[in-house]
Amino acid sequence: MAACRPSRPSPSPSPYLVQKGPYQALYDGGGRLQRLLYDPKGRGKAQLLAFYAPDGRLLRAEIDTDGDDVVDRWEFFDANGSVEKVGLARCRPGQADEWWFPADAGGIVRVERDEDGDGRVDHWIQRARAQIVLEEFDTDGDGRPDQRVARDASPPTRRPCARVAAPIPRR
Ligand SMILES: [Ca+2]
Ligand SMILES: [Ca+2]
Repeated sequence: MAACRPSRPSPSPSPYLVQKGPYQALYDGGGRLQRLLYDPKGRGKAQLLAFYAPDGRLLRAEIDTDGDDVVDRWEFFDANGSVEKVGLARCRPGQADEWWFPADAGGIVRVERDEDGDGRVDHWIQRARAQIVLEEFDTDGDGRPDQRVARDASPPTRRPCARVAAPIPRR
């Protein structure tokens, strides 16, 4: 009768990198693309980083749109490969403080802002047919809107960027 021996885990192939021009692709041991990096100037600073699911689907991307080596745009994709939401560093380098939610029919249906930079949304902008129809504000800091302003075709409320206690240093 064979004794039951603990089976040794079979060695799984290691992840590996493929470099081609400004692109660097990271594959898992099974040859599936995990991450794609775009470094157009070859400085070891990614201008775009894209992350993939095991089934090959694009999950999200981190982008430095202005080339200052700090990510300022985050894109998230749904199961169909469509953009689910986009985060922007509007007032705070390296930190998303504004979010765009695309409408099924195209355009943006909602914008959410974290005006005071505490990581919580406090300003909601609802849009319909490319126009702002409603703005909501959380003025008491409980994370829920308590002030509503209906809009016709007027532009959204512009609030200056609140000061940040410890800003991320820019180079
Ligand atoms: Ca940037
Ligand atoms: Ca906030």
